[in-house]
Amino acid sequence: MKGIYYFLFVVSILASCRKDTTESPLPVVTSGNLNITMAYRFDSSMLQTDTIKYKNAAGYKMSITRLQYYLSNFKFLNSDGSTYSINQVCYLDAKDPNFSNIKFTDVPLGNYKGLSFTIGLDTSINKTYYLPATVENNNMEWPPAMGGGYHFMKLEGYFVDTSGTWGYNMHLGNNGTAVAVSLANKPFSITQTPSNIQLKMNISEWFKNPSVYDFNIDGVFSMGNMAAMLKLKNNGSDVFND
Ligand SMILES: [Cu+2]
Repeated sequence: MKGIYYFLFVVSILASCRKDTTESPLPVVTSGNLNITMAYRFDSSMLQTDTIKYKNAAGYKMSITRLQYYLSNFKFLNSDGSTYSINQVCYLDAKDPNFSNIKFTDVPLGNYKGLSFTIGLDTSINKTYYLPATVENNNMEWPPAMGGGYHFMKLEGYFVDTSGTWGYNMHLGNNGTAVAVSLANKPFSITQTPSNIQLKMNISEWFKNPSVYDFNIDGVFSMGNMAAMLKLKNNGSDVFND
């Protein structure tokens, strides 16, 4: 009797094993990778840093010597109406090839209508020491005495007015000054082979639309100056409208 039970037991294991192997589907690829390349221009010119050659909306010739910022809170708008959210903070530097693009892995395959993201950090993560202590993140720290967290952006350079050449530091930080960007009509597809899209920032737009930012009126240092920072924030929502 025991022998028969043992025999049935073994047969059932063999049967279940065979069942498993024959019905196991091939691995199905459901996600792919997206590479976003950042590009920079000043109105109709591709950005050339460290040279006073661009004219801003207030009428000053100016240069860009530094442009460092964070993008976060990416949401991809699927054609079926759903949204794919990515919890990743991306540091970018217009002068450093090591921080000139963004790579997203494991994005669900599909045709996307567009995307939205934040220039800067959401309130929930804009906290001192929240980000890994890399050289780049440490350089972006916003002093705890001024509210803590991180710079959302450092945009610096020189400008020329009738009295000479002056430096400017457009620093954006503090909760309430992160910039919401929505590119609802920027279609891209995620396939099994890596996809590429480009995001192009028009630096000129930080200084206009809806309000002209005038260094001599609004200030050459925006850091901690909430009126100046809010003006930059409001101008910033269309800097990526290619
Ligand atoms: Cu600063």
